[in-house]
Amino acid sequence: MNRKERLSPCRLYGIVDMGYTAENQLLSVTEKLLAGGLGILQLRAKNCAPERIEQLGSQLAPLCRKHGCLFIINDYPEIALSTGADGVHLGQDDGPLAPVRAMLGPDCIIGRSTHSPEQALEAFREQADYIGFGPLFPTGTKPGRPAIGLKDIANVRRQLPEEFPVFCIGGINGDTLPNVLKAGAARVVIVSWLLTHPDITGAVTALRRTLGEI
Ligand code: TZP
Ligand code: MG
Repeated sequence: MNRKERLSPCRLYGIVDMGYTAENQLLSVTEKLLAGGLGILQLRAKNCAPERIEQLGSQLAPLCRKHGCLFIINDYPEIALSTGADGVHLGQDDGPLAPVRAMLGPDCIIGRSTHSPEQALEAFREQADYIGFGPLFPTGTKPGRPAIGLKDIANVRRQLPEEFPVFCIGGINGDTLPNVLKAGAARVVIVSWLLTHPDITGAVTALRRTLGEI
């Protein structure tokens, strides 16, 4: 199966965010997420030097591969390439996707953060392989970014091909998830709630079940 075929069944997307996970916990937290059967994981390290992200990514990439989990690097296409990651995740301010696609090749996964229906459609036109859509709720993981609420989820999904992966993101937890799903979401990214959960592996498995991934 190629990477895009492996992305298609993923309903839960996890992020090891170094704002929550200290460097010395990174491998053990990642192991716990992977033990729950997570299908796609991103390394997000906003305050780390690129050289360090490359080192950490080089440790996580083989671990994810061993567990059959797609591994995505946030922000740095060249680090995705050098670490053997499966793809890169880029924000609205990270430039057009075409040069990134040219660098990483057709099989690589490129994701884009989107914050409105217009941006979601534009990312699809730019041939992103998936989008993040949010933040739905205010979140300390992305401070200062206004919440967009639940109102546009169904509309965005209707305007895109059914199989195109729209991962809703931002402030999703055990309490908010039911309403996110009722609003039309099929896929979610959950960051802080998972990383701070007392039973990360159990929570991943339970979420995958709730989302119909298993
Ligand atoms: N992009 C939009 S919201 C967000 C990102 C990276 C953070 C989501 O984190 P959490 O902790 O699940 O709210
Ligand atoms: Mg970015």
